[in-house]
Amino acid sequence: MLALAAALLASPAFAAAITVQKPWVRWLPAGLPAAGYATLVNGSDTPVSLVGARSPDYGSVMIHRSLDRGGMERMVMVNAIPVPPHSRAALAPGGYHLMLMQPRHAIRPGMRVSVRFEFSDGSTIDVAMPVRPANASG
Ligand SMILES: [Cu+2]
Repeated sequence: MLALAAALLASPAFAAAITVQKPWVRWLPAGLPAAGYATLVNGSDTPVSLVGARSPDYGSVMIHRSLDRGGMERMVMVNAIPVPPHSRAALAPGGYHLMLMQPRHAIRPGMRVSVRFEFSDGSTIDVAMPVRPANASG
């Protein structure tokens, strides 16, 4: 009986490994790409990675990482953001972010955009991300 309960709790339908906390998007004017931020929390015993994201509000979403190269910040595309067991990974200014490009309609601060986070365990999480102005810090 206990073993059965443990098996049920361990199945994906009953326990999502990852939660997405404090999501937000930094809006930029003139149709420039926006950056999506959040904290990914892995409450499970196994490593999980963010491996993709898509949005009905943007034509293209990529995972980027900002790197400081001799005082010049540049961005590189990454395939995955690892989240170790019982740990968290931050998408935050100056580091990992979602690059939200080709908006499909006019997006302004105060709106919410919908983003589906896709994880290496096959799970997905749909997140309504509040859009904040260019000078927002969190
Ligand atoms: Cu970027």
